[in-house]
Parts: sequence; C-alpha cells; structure tokens
Amino acid sequence: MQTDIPPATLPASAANRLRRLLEGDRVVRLMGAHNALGAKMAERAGFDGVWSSGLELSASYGVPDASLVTMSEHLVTLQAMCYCLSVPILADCDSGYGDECNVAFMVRKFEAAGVAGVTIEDKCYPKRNSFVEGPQDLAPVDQFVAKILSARAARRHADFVIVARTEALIAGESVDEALRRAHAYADAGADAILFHSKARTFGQIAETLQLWQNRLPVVLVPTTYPEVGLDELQRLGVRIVIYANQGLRSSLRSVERTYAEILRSGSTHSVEPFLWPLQKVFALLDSGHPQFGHQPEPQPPPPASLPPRLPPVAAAEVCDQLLAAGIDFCAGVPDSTMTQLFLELERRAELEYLPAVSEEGAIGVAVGAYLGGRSPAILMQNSGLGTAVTALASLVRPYGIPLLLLVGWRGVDGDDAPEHQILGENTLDLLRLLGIPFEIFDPTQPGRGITNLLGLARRTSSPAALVVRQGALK
Ligand code: SPV
Ligand code: MG
Repeated sequence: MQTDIPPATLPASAANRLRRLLEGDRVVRLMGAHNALGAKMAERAGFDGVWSSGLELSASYGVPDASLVTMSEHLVTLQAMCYCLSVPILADCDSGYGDECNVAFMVRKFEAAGVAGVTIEDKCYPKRNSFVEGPQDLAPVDQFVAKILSARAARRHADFVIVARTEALIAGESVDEALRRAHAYADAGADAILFHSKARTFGQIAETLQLWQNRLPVVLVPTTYPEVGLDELQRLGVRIVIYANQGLRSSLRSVERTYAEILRSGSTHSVEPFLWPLQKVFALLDSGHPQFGHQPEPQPPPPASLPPRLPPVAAAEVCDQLLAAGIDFCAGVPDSTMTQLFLELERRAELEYLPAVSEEGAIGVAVGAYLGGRSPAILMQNSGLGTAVTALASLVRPYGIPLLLLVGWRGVDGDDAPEHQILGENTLDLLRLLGIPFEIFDPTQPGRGITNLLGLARRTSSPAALVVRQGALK
C-alpha cells in the first residue's frame, strides 16, 4: 500500500544534544534541579540543560546528601523530568550507588529513561556532600577506573556522556593528585572530567586547569567561588558549568519569608504580590505537555490608557471626605499636584497637618501618630514615593500600619517636565511592587476612593494609595 505520509524524523536524542553542546565552542550552562518542575523552570529560563543534583534530590526527601536516596528514587525523578523537558539532563550519580555492577545497572536505567549523561565521583560509598565538615573518603583509583569502564560498557549509545568527577581537592589532596586521578580516568575512557573544589577562590581550579591543558573537556561547579564569570571560564576552555543548588536555595529563602509573613499578618493578602498568579502556574504546567500544547504564558496587560481628565473638585471637599472617613492627622511633603489640598489642610484646625522635609520623615511621623492612637494620612508626590520605598517596605508594611497615602501623580499626562516622566510611567508598577493597593482619584466622587482604600487599609493592616492626577483638585 502506498501512502504519502513522510517518514518520521526522530529528534536528536538527549545524549546527542549534550554531546553536541560538549563539542561546541561556548560554555554550556546547567542548572540544578530536583524535580520536573524545577527542571522546567531551568529550561524556561534558558539554561542549556539540567543537573539532577544529588544534594537537591536529598533535600527534597528532607535528608542529608549522604547516599540515602536510592538509585530507583533518582530514576523516578529523572523519568518525570525527561517526560517534560527538551533540554538534556546530566545526572549526578554520586559514587554510582555501589560498585561497578551497580554503575552498569544505573547507566542502563538512566539511558533508557532519556538521560543524556551521568557524573560519577571517586568517593567511597556511602558518600557525603562535598561541602559538609569532616573527612571525605576517596576511592582507590583502580576501583573508580573499574566504574568508568563499566559505565562505558553498559551504555547503549556512544553519545551517552560519562563524566568522571574527582573529589581529590575536596578531600584535601593536592592539585597533582587531582590531576593524577583525572589522567587515569581519561585513560579509562571518561568523556569529561569534573574537578570539584571547595576553595573560596578560583585560584586552585585555575592552577589545575592550567596543568590539565584541556586533555578532556572540563566541568566545574563553582558553588564556593561564585564570582568566577562566564568569560573567565570560556577563556580557560571550560566546557560545562553547573549551578548546582542555587534554585533550591533561592526557593528556600522565598518560602521562608512567605510562610513567616502569612503567620505574622494572619492572612495571605500581603504576600499575594510576590506570588506567581495561578494562571501563570497553569501555563507553565501546560507548556510542553502533548495534550495541552504550548500555552503562551500570560503577559502583564499593557498599561491601560488613562481615562480623560475630569473637571477638578474643590480641595475643601476632599478635606471633608478625609475627616468623614476618620482621618485626623496628615503629614507630607508639598506637591504641586495637590497644592490646593495642602493650603486647605493648613486652614483646618480639626485636621492636624505636619509638613515634613522628606517623605520618609513624614512616614515616620505618621507611624508614630498611628501608634499614639491617631488615624493618619500621608501626602506626597510620586517622586517622593521613590524616596519612601525603604520606610514603606521596612516599616509600614512589616508592622502592619493602615496608612492612607495620597500620591500626586506627575509625569503621566504628557504635559509635564521631562524629569517626571520615568517615575510617572512607573508609579503604578512601583506601588504594585511594594504590594500597595491603589485607586486613581476620581474627582467626580472624591469620597469613594478615600473610603474604599481606608477601609481596605484597616482591614488588611497595610498601606493603600490614592493616586491623584494633575488638575484633579482646585
Ligand atoms: C550536587 O549538586 O549534589 C553536587 C554538587 O554534587 S555539590 O553539592 O557541590 O557536591
Ligand atoms: Mg551531588
């Protein structure tokens, strides 16, 4: 039977892709991950591939990086990663999960799962993480050579990459010993050598590389010498750089802060601005999944065009509304957008107004007033919002002060001095970034924004901003 279906072309295998990267002429960047989600994030960010880090994997089980997580558990993780990734994975296989028989079994399993290559290190089983205090037991060279030979014999395709990692420098041995081992591993047929070091500077590795003369491609993990840049690595001919655990450490830090803030504030409101929207999570999960295809991630909406300016409202009316909402104290730095309001405040005996020389100072005074039982509002220009970032982020937000901000919005309506333009364009984003809810002041309903925002500020124990355009007050 004749068909006109073209022959299927299989994409290059992961091993082939890693092999080609290894043979290319630029440093290949791998990012550590311990599950498919982290691996997807690495791919999405643009890394060339993924390092299935033993430390991260152990951490995901909540246990030390000490050969406790089994080969099969690693395999399950790798299968999940391979299912949804296009970039290749280099698996961190510790010391090979046993002797050379275990290495052969592992290579077969990992290669079949779609992994591009393995790294095996010359330490005794069980291994301990390279950076923990205490002794590090190196395996005899011939024992490790047997593992390399076994890995080579077990792989089904010659593209499958075998990286031999020497821990000689980690174990306190000399550069000469590291090189002696590396040469033995090269003789045994390793495809690349990983020289691991826990030195705080690049000097030890630089010396090693100079003497190694790129006999085989070099892989580095610059965890303890993080200042070494890509240019330097490129200059020295390094082929792969592994950022082994920065993903784990950054999520731990972020999670720690988020959890503490939820417990402190009694709600999730204040952390919302720092979280991915669920739609973005869904799009990440859909991407690369055959059933769902690639959903483009939602992009932030383009800046909404501003509605036309409305006729101004009398500043006296705004003062009345502030009083009606319970505001009894104002502090601020004069701003031409709200000149009439500042003048009105100075006339009102029942609404105490304290001019300040800086927005931070005004916030400090207002917080003091609040703690003394007053109900304060702050008036400032949007340029002052920049000055006040520290006070807002370090004082008002963490201490849960329900502060109403009236922010004059210069630089947005196109007819202002050029020095106001950048902050004008970014005022709303700056408020979003600080997690401060806002409304744009509507002169036709002067009480609405004040009541809404003050209510919100009091309910959520956080600041809220009313953004006032030029020409809104008279
Ligand atoms: C890992 O990420 O597990 C590694 C690198 O092997 S290190 O933690 O530096 O040993
Ligand atoms: Mg490891």
